[in-house]
Amino acid sequence: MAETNFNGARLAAESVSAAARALQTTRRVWITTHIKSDGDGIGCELALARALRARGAEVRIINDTVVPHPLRFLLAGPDEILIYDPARDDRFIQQADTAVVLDVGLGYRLGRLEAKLRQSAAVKICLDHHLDTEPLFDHLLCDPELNATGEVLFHLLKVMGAELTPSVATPLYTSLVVDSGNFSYERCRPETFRMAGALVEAGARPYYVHVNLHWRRSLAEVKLEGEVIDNVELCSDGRVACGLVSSEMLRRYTIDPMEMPDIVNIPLSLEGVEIALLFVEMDSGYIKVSARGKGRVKVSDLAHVFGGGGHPLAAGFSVRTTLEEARRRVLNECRALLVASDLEARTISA
Ligand SMILES: [Mn+2]
Repeated sequence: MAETNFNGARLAAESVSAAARALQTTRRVWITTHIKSDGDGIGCELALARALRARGAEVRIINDTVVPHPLRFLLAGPDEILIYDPARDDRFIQQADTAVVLDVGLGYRLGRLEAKLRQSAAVKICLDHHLDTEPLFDHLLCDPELNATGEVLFHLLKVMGAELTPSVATPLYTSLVVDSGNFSYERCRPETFRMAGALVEAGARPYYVHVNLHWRRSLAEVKLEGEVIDNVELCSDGRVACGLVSSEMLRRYTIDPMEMPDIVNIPLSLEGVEIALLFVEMDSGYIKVSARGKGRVKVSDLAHVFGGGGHPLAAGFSVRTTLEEARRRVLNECRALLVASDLEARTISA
């Protein structure tokens, strides 16, 4: 099968052109992304919707959950991304000839919209870069070696001959900057920077995106972060760092747990730490865990143990138990993964 040259990616050229053809002729498109959406999913939705509208298609972005506060600067208006309302949206979804799912290839991560997608007779297209996808789509463009779904979309838009206007380039740039860790992760290649260059040329402004993403935080959020840092714990001989956010802390700082800042990167920054964990006690009686790694251990393996998913260096999952018990079980699992990685390293060097 012919492969495109893009980013050393394994996107089959035929799949890309088939998806491009479907999008070039579509009249009515429903676009969505995963629950608890992020800069990659939201950025891709906006870029694709705007590019398709410019070609005359009727497009609606309908998600199960709200757009996180730091990403709202990307919206042209409050209704550009709709939060699913069956009374208002079911008709549109049923009549859409194309459904595009971005930054996720697993049905359950669409929340209430999973059933809608499964029932839909539309041509189903998925653009993604996660390891786990299910055979739910007519066209699946997924490459886990890419930083962001935005890279897949950038490639697809080029094949479609879509115009990169500033309003398309800005959300696409945001998707790339967020999912590449500000152009710092291992999956950044020369192509990543060429894409960024093309987007800046097309009108994306890096400083504007940075200020909006990172420098509009609330005092409560920064103080919560301070308290978490104050109580960071080192485990497994300093190789695992963990932070805890109790439901009491969330209430005290009036922070919506769905809008938690990315605190987990701070314990990760400690020298010698290979895995960083943030445990957040959700009100509904379960613990949400964010895991980050530096490469020695794949935190996606840790997430899989608990039924979650993600990427080798960034993953997440939930555990239905108390904060203490979740901490104990997850730390045990980390210890096992570290032992396994030590054994592996020894075998390789032997
Ligand atoms: Mn992503």
